Amino acid sequence: MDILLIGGFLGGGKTTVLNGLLREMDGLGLTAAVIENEIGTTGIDDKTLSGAGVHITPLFGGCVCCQISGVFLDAVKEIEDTLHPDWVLVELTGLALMEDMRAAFEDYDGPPPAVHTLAVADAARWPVLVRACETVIRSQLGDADVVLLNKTDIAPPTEETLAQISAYCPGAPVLPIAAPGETGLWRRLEAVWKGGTV
Ligand SMILES: Nc1nc2c(ncn2[C@@H]2O[C@H](COP(=O)(O)OP(=O)(O)OP(=O)(O)O)[C@@H](O)[C@H]2O)c(=O)[nH]1
Ligand SMILES: [Mg+2]
Repeated sequence: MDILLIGGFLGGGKTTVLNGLLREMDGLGLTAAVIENEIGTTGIDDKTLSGAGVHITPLFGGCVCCQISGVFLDAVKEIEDTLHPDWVLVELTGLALMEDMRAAFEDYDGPPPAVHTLAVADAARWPVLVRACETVIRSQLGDADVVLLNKTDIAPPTEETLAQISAYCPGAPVLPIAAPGETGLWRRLEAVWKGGTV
């Protein structure tokens, strides 16, 4: 069982990305469970999936990277022991620190699962957010394996934006996407994790 942590700014498109990934994984025969640390306006669209849908564990009452990391690890363990999915996809709050999330798994009860990290950046609001919330942006992008630059349908990425984002996450690919209609994203992520091309 592997873990995929999905972080990024409030309203950037994390749940929309998650829904697309779940659909694609379903088509590939991969099983997944979801942990939601914060419920936004967009829900998990498990009706488009085959079988009984996807198991969703909502965790409220704090951020899983710090305040309730113990509760989070227990939830992951329970999913591993009872559901045995191939993947657990975790939607983080906008304030979660990827670095702390990785460190939290040092306290996992058993061999820790492999942890992959994905940050969703909002192309439409990037110029404003990077000025107003630089510290948060730095923590969201700094430890991501991959950055998805989302909403490029309404805000085509400029060279300047791409360069700024890359500077926050050296070595991580930055993939411009438009999450609602995006296809083949899971395959591209797998290629990144395997060290291939995207
Ligand atoms: N135009 C456009 N809208 C998008 C895109 N991705 C998401 N949205 C819209 O942006 C809004 C926020 O998307 P969510 O997926 O809920 O974002 P989120 O990061 O999960 O939001 P929170 O969980 O509330 O932080 C919704 O109205 C989506 O339909 C995109 O690529 N293009
Ligand atoms: Mg959401």
